[in-house]
Amino acid sequence: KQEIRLEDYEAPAFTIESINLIFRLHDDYAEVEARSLFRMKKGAGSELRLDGGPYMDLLALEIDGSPVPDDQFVKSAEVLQLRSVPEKFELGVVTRLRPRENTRLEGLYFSGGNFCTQCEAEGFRHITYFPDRPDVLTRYHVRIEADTKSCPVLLSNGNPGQKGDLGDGRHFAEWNDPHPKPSYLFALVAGNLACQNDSYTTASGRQVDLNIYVSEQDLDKCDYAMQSLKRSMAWDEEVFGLEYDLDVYNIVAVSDFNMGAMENKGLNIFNTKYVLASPETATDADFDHVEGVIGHEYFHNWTGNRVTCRDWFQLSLKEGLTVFRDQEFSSDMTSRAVKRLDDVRVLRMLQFPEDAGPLAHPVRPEKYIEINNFYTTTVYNKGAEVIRMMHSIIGPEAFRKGMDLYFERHDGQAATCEDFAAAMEDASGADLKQFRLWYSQAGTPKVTARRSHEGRDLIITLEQSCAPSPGQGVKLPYHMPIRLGLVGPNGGEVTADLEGDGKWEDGSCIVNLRETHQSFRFKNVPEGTVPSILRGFSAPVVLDHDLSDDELAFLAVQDSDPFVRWESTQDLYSRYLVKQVSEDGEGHPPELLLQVFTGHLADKATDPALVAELLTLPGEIALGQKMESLAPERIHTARETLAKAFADASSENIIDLYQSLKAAQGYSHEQGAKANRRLRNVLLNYIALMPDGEETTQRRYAEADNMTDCMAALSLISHSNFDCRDKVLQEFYDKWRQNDLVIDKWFAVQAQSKRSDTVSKVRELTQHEAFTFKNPNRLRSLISTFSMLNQVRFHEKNGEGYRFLAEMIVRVDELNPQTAARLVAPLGRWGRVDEPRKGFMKDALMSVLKVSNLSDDVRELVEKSLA
Ligand code: HT7
Ligand code: ZN
Repeated sequence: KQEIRLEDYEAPAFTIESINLIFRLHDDYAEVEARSLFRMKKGAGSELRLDGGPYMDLLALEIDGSPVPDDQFVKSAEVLQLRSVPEKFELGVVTRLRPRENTRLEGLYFSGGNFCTQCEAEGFRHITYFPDRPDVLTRYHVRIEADTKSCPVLLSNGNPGQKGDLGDGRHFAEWNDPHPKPSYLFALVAGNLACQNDSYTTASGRQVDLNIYVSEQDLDKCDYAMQSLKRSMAWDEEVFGLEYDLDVYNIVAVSDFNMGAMENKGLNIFNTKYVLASPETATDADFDHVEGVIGHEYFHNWTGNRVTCRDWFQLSLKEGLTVFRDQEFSSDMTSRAVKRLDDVRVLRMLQFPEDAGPLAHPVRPEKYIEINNFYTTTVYNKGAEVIRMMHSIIGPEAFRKGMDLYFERHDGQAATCEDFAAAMEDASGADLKQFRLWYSQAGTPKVTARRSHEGRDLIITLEQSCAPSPGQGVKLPYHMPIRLGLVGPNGGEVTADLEGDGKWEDGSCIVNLRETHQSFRFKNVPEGTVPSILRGFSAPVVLDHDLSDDELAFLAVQDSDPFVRWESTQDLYSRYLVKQVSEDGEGHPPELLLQVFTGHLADKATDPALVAELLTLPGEIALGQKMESLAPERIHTARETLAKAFADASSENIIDLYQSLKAAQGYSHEQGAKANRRLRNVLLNYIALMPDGEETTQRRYAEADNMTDCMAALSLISHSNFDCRDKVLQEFYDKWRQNDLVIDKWFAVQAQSKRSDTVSKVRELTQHEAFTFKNPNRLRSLISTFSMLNQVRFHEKNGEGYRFLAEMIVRVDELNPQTAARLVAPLGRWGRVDEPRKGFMKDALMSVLKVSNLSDDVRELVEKSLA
């Protein structure tokens, strides 16, 4: 496959007024008739290039009802070229597909007894020959014909049209979407599905029919998704003035899905993981994810569907913006402080390594071979940080005006990241020229903050740099908003006059860092004031500061900004742990650490969910990122030792708090109850290390009346050498063997085990009766969890973890290249480890490259990973 470049973009030569699609679905094949009205653009040549794919047969090709002669078209595996087409014509294409053989899960496929489609990014070309690019928008009319008994439900985009019986046990349904859309938003579902129905009345009084389609046995697990959908609809009206624009909103949950969900216009298709939730089967985190993803896909209706992307280089235009919107939505629905920590943790754990490794690319990439490889955490999560920074720089009111202007200018169009930045600039009057570098430069900037004093003035000097990344040797300085606070000696906020580029807002000062080296003078600051830097994680950077341990301990308790409280606590723990690792120490933690820990334990004024985070030690991956060269075993040991020291030193307080949090009234999903569970389960981690740990953990497992508590206990049991371990894991499996999503948790909890036998156990689990290479959720739960989240076992010194992953990539690639490609990244982190690990990782990548028939998806990432 050839490399595609942003600089080569050319507008399409034809517009399409409308497309009529007829799907004739049969048990073992599907026939698709497409009739599209093409109109040549002025000055365009008369050659028409259509995208296609190797897995369909072309049965007929017509122009205005007459077959196209053989010498007027050329068909290769991926392109259909027609010569000398008229200025305006109807193109008729009939194709035959084999949905049951489609294990790639793009285009039209068969999953769990239902036909469904996945067209983003380039799946529509596997359904019919078409200009499969996001800047070709047209109106879709769809007719689906299928067997009445096996496919009673027939769905497509837009509003429902006619339906009826066709005789011979077949029936049909028609759908019309009034909104022009690109082909990637097309969707079809046909099958035997149960439905939960509800309705929503929009701000302007339109009634919308809401349906969630799932398999019959899952109908009792849709309530939360439905409530989340209604909350999303209300939130978008309230916060952005955006209403839904069709008569129906359909969601279908399928169990075989390459990603989380898909925002097809009026017919979202979801991975069951992000729809189904009940307290018995889903954890609190799962519930939050359901709400976040339901919101995300709903918000795409405006940011993605009404205004779409001109080309796939602009993917972050819809994805970064929509992640920002779903993050804000979840913050408003839950706890803003805790949601921010969760988001920052994800960014640091997944995006920072991507930005620092061989697969680094800008938020708006400049070239790709396989677009599916660019649905990355950089495009999504860093893209959301870019939007968040714009929000901080211009302020919330101007941001809202900018959004309004963006829709006013681009509704119904395919737009670019540049269009979005221009709308924000024009609405606010701010100059975002330098800011745009966030779209084009890869890599995580480092910001160094140093203090000096002149009389009573405090001068904070910020310095920024960004290491080279593939294809980008030298970086220009970014424009970044740094949110600062000044915490006075008694813990109160100090507001001092600023000399420098910035403004005070709600007790914090947002300064604009634009230079490589820039100073900000705060006038007349009381002695003993401690600066609180990067409040709310206002820019996606690595911060290096000069705060002492005592100052960190002070901020950990006193700062009004929850992010800095957490960050200071984590910094304090990390500093100690990194030192322990580098010195191979086994010492007792200093009194200051114990004081901070017990201080948090005793904190009754703070949201228990935040206290839970303040009591959690930095994860092994986060600690690894703080080291020049990864020492996985030593990190693991140092972290366990500190946890044990905390458990020993505060055992009474921990147990008291644990007991006091016991839910009085049984299970509830209220915020307060969720927060208490979060705290209680963090405390359980420490209790498990105490002399009665096994008993308490086992009791917690046995008494759990919800999946959150059950998994918290099971996870500890899975890490342990407790006698009950094998029995409990078997019992759990026997109890839940009929529920795929719960069995995914069973695989994941074993893949995350820190026990020394984990690599061989994980390998063994690929032979388990419940394991399948065909289901992406199952692959992710075992293979991705192991390779991405279990640092100490994946990086086993004998290289066994790497070899296992390489074998899995090859196996999965035979069935599903997109999912196989998403397994590659951990092997590219060889720059972070020493020999012999480095050599083993490269060998593992080489072993994948040697395979014949490797997909373009995997090849692109493996080659880049080796470079
Ligand atoms: N916009 C959707 C992306 C997506 C996707 C991309 C490639 C292959 C399969 C896929 N399924 C969904 C999801 C989203 O960001 O909302
Ligand atoms: Zn999205």
